[in-house]
Amino acid sequence: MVYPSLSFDNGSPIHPVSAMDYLPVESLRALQLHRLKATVLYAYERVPLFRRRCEELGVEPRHIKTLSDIRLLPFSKKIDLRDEYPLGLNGASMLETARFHCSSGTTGKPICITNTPDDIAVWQNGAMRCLAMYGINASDVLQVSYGYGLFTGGLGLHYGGEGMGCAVLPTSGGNTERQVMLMRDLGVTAIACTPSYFLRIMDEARKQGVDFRRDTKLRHGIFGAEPWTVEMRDNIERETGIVAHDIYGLTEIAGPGVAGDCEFRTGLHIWEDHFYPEIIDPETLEPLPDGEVGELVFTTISRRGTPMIRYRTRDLTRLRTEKCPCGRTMRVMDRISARSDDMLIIHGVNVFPGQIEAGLLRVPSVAPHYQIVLSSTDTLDLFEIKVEVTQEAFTDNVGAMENLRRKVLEAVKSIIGLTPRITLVGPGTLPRSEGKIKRVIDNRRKGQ
Ligand code: DLL
Repeated sequence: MVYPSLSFDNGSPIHPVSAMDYLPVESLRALQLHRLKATVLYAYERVPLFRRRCEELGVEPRHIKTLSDIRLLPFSKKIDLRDEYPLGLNGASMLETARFHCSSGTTGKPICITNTPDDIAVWQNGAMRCLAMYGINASDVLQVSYGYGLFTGGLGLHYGGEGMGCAVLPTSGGNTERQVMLMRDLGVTAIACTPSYFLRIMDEARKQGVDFRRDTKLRHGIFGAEPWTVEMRDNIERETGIVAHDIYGLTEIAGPGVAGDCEFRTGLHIWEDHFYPEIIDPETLEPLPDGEVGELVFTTISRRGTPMIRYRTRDLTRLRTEKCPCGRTMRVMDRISARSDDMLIIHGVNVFPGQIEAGLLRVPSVAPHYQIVLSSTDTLDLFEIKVEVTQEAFTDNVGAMENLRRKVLEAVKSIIGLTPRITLVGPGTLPRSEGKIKRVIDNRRKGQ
């Protein structure tokens, strides 16, 4: 096979781990079908809930003859993993198991996922392909500031970085003062953390008088685990001079490294030789054609620990039809700017936090720190957005602050069509995060 003669910006040739990225589409579809059939048979034999659901639908593994036959299969959801806690959807024996990961969710029982050694290898491969795509190689020093532990962020990027031959600095989240010191002293060139934690690191650097361009070697940010807008990306890049890459993943499917963006930023390439994507209408559950926005559904076609079949992620996106100029054949999805369960209904209007973020970040004098607060009286929803003003713009001149407040209001209103109460607050006053940030405080739900 002849691969396109692409090279990274550092001049190195395509890393061998990326070769699959360019698999001709026909071969890719054949491989997917082969793996899908094997996975369905495996899950049918090993996961009683899956078999029961197939039987209810009258589907057997032999009915899967083409990729589009996937739509004959039952969906799975997070609630299944909760109901079957801890290991009901697990296909592997303890002897075959290498590692567990769990995710807490907001209430009640966590979900547990089992990984065999092969599952870990597939996941590591996904993370490595993302890093290779970002132009990261053995000459890089990678600081992993995602949490290590049951969360997949830390270990996922750690294995990815080691696989690429990087020098890995496993700081995990927290102790931000030390993070900045080590970044500088060890010549860190790439950092992996949530975008909101990077904002916290930027604050700390400012406090220590550290200028990213002047005092550090940082060139790459590997950001994911939470929705973040293009406006946030631009803000980070403008302030620090790094390239802010997007990495996507979820515990149920693998961890970070299910998808990532290339230098053309057409969206995120999905490593669909392992993670087969579909987009469905979340109401009718009917598959939608490429190009239409709906709920992202994944089938793990190589996983053996906890095979997930037609898993409803709740993430909203679309699969793009255009070929990406980078030459990769793996389909691209739009950045995940929202989860269906993040949607707020305010005064009868559907609002996503990302829309508010996009509006706020168009106003130069406000910092990328904000909080959406919803409360209610007997008759009315109260909708407030607290926004930090940048150090440079913050003043006790009431007129100037009122002007800024109006600008922010207009920017948000032009996007969501509602008139929230805008409260400007001083620099450094809103909560910061060490992992995934909570931007919405919805007091309306209390007691319901
Ligand atoms: O957040 C895995 C991960 C770790 C991804 C580090 C990227 C980097 P979970 O805790 O199971 O796993 O949460 C998965 O986070 O369904 C999305 O809603 C959201 N998410 C993950 N990556 C992105 C991203 C990890 N790049 C859930 N953009 C997913 C937007 C993301 N949302």
